[in-house]
Amino acid sequence: MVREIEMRLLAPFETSFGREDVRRVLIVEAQGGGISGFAECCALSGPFYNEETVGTCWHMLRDFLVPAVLGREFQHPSEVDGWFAHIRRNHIARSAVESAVWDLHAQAVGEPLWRTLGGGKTRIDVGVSVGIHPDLASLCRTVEGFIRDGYRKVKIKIKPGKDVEVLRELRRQFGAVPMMADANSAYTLADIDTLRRLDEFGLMMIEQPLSHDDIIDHATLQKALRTPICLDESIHHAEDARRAIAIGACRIINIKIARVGGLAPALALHDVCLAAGVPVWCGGMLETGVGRAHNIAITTLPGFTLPGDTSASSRYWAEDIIDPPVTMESDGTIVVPQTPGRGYEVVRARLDARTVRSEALRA
Ligand code: OSB
Ligand code: MG
Repeated sequence: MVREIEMRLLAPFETSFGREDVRRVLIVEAQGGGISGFAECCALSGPFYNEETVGTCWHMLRDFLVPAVLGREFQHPSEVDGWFAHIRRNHIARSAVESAVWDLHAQAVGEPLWRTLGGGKTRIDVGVSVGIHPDLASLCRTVEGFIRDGYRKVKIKIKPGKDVEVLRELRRQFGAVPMMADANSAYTLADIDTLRRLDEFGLMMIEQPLSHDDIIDHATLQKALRTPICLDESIHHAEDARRAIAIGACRIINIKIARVGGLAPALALHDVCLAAGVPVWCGGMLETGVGRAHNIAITTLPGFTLPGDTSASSRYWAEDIIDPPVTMESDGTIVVPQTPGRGYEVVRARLDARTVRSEALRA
């Protein structure tokens, strides 16, 4: 079953590429043996983060991806990614099907998803991603609240004209809190002087400063910066990471399960980074609790040594679609659930109430 739901964000989220207000996501439910595995398809409404949208994902799920899995048997969910080998890209859409099968399998064997993935932490460190604000005063109020909540990392979205002065003011007001910036590809090498000025703020990293499809210029930029570069948009699979690390394009990688096409590709990416000594953290796509549950599970792997973007449900939603909601302890950690599968119940009544279209697909 594939459905589209609408969820209003508590506050609009703005990046260098656009603004999300009502979040439209697809929820995939994989059924087998009387069990339902759930996963989220977290493409944005428009093709501004990557080329996928809610609409392209609906098409891919309905016409290609779900038909490729319906009625198939498997020994282990790591096989599912191979069933999509004939399909190019469309990573966010394929991730939703693949991850739903992992959840289904973990429940069937009665173990938490994180264990099926090979993870082990009992708590994970979390940070928060803060969108571009209309003015500095309101940004500072937002950041102050998140620091008070206990988040272990504050990520500030930047773009040309909203960078040096913004970060200087945050450092002035909040001192040495662990802080980073995410540019979502808003700069080019012509901006190298501006980007070098960010070095004075002691950021943990700067995420994806240059083009979404570049690693070469990022290598040039990294040589000119003290601040570590973290790649997000330009890493689509483990091989991209191997190449980026080999040429010195980054010192940190953001792993999003959806961006790389699912849990098995995310594990492969994790393993490449771990072997190379490159720290990783789990990125976010403004997911509902369903996607958040998968993010928590993968963050229990050993290479995830930096706080991720998997913030508490209450940072996004008045009422999440899972029970319990994702909550953060005052020390900035999330306690990893011990129940089978994704570890958070999907509340069907809330899901139904937010569903705008659905389709049951059968073998
Ligand atoms: O670049 O990490 C990003 C949200 C949507 C698309 C891209 C990104 C983001 C975020 C928000 O930074 C992370 C989150 O809180 O889920
Ligand atoms: Mg990013």
